[in-house]
Amino acid sequence: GSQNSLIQNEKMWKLMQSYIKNDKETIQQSIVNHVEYTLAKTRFDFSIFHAYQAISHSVRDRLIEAFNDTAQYFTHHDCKRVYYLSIEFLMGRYLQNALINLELEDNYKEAVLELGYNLESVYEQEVDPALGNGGLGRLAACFLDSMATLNLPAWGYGIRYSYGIFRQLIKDGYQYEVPDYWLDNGNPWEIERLDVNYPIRFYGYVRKIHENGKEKSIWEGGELVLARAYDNPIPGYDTYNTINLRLWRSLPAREFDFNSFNQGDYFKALEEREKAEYITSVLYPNDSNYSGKELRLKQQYLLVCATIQDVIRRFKKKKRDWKELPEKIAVQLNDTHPAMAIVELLRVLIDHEGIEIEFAWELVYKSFSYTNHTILPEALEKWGIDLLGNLLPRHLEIVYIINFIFLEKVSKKFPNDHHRLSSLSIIEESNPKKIRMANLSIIGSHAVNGVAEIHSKLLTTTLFKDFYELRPKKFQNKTNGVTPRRWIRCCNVQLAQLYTEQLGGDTWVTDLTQVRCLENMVEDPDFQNNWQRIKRQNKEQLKWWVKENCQIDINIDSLFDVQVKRLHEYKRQFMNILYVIHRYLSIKKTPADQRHAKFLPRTIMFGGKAAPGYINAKRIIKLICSVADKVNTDSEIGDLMKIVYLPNYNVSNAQIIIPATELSQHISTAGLEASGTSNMKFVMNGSLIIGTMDGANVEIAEEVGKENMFIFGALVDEIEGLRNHMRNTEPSQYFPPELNEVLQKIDEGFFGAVDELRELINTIRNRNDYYLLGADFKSYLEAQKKVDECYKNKSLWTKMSIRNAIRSSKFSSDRTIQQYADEIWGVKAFQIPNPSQNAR
Ligand code: GPU
Repeated sequence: GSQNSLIQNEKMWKLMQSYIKNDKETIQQSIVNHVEYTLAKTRFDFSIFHAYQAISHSVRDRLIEAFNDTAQYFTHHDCKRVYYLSIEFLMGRYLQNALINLELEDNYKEAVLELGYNLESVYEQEVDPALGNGGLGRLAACFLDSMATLNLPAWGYGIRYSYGIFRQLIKDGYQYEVPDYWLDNGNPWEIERLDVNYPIRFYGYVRKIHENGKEKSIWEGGELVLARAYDNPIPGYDTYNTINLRLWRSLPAREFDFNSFNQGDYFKALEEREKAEYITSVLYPNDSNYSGKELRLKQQYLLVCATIQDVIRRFKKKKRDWKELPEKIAVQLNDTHPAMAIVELLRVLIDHEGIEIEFAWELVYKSFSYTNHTILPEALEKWGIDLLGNLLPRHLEIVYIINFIFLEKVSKKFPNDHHRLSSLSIIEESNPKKIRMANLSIIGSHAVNGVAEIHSKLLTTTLFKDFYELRPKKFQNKTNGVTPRRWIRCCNVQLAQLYTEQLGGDTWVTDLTQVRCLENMVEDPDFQNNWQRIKRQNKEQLKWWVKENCQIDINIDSLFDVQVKRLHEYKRQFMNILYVIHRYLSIKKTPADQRHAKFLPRTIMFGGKAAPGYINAKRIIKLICSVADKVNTDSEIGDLMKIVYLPNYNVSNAQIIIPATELSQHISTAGLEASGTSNMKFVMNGSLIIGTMDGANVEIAEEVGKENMFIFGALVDEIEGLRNHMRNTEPSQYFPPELNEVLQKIDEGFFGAVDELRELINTIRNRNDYYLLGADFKSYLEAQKKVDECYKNKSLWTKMSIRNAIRSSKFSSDRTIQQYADEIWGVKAFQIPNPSQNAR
């Protein structure tokens, strides 16, 4: 009875009143308890991996306390919530990040040491959860950290793939892809919600019925699966707020198909059930590339359908009017992958809640906003109407309705402008017709943003020009950012310590603008020495990693020159390696006794995965590895130059690579890299940039000063002219001689693998150098020359490095998220009280 449950509640309330203590003994006790009761191991026989598991569970306990309180606090205050929908979350390892955000790292270090383990080695035991491809997924992860830290009532929603991005092996210069079954050893960071399951329908048909003169649509038949919630607590820094990343996993629906069972086809029926689990099985490994597979659309719809049910359930917890919806929720679409959420919410409002369509539509677009991450045409999602109409028949109908209402309004404003109408339409009138997800996202949102100034500008002048002319105020910019917790405090502990000492406290971790105060230390020799010492120690660590993973000895005194990012032609790793070949040939041409005077030792490192089906990207990997082979074994070169392919680039090795880098390359063709985010991480860690005026490089130049970077290459306004020139000119005519020489060497078979490498160089030699390597090569050479000159002057380089790092505060994702909160979402901070001062 209720009397009884009241007593129970009171009892439980008392028992749960205070948080677990965090002194050394209590921590040790909780670890040992987990060894015994969670892992069922004896206290005297557990390995370092078991230590990792037990430690993680003890940290998990501490996360859960704050996690529950945070959710309850938001509910109690009935605050407006923001829902961040993303098909990818590239989280990286949890343990260190959780300890640092909870400010428990020191206590755990001591506690664990007495149990016989070094905490840093324990960190290495964790798998790297990699439910994302690259920048887009990592951005979502940084945003969660900032939303938690800024005390925003935010939820992340995504998919719990069983297989993350593949593990990359490099053998004989080729990439091999190994499935990443990351859940092999369990996952202590998630909470499986056995009681949170939503039904998801696919296929079927729409039946029309008539009720008091109105037509009603009923979507039925087809297949049902369940989406089950897995919650991942995300702790803020310097706050008890701990928010939720809720990931969905597909399961078979509970009801079974009587037909198959009755026909005695037991195994067929089981097979059907197994298929349901397959939906959330694997992350699609394409970056900035649309593949158009039905399974991918199923993944997108599963995410969207389960999330909208969850959001509506939460909205309905309190009795209220539907008109309050946009005052209570803000839904952010991370690219168009979750854009069906717009249609899904409208469907629920009109078909299930019986709301009139014009009003429902107003509620929808006021609640949604959309972030675009690329202008590359191959990345824009367009679903064929056959595929979409078959899988989601009611949604296709609704898309047509939305489009009709929208185009009606447009044609009133622009009568007889058919060209404009067809470019604004959600439907591409091709054969077969296609649904343009970007158009749907813009029409269904009250705000649309790009991810760096130059990119947002390009959206309004090219890709979305017609939409911009229709609704200029809808279009905004939100320059990307990265979290200083993971990308300084966790990955560069020494630099963090230096900042804390110099600034007399660690509040810079949540207010990065403070490090700008170190401007007056730039000329200080002691500070410079400390700076150099830290960089050198980070280089030592990377040297060790390279030895372990590549069996190559690199020269600690050489310039560490790094390009790590997904392999893509527009990112121009190809141009980088072509320059490296040029440098190699130049060294060889120099008399042996003059080489050390003329050339500075460099270690050139590449890293990044190629999508399994992206042939040119794979050829670029092959070229890099072939050149590496040749150069690294050339006894005339010695340690003047080493080339390394860092295998399996991911978040955890980025945390080693980035702090050790002195020069990082961000050299995309102007206009094609929407923002880039590793450029920000490198700058924060004192790396200098060699780069084009593209993406966030432009704003980095504004902040740190062009004179502290190596900027080169064509500007975005010059690209079109250059492309025309290129198409009308023999390549050998406009390619600089240095480039022609390099291409000829490859052609001659100097680096082996002639056939495939020839295919690769032909991509730029056939008057079809789309990414303009030929046009930018000369200025790239000049920028590289400046790099060498600067590096010769150790103290000049150090000063430039310091200036880069201490002027990078704009690129904290805290700044980005505050702007989203103020200018798009309209959400405010709600910080839970400190439990050690207040009983709950
Ligand atoms: N990006 Br679209 C991805 O990583 N994957 C994608 O599918 C698409 C974009 C990247 C952009 O290439 C990069 O410039 C940007 O910094 C990042 O998204 C985050 O906005």
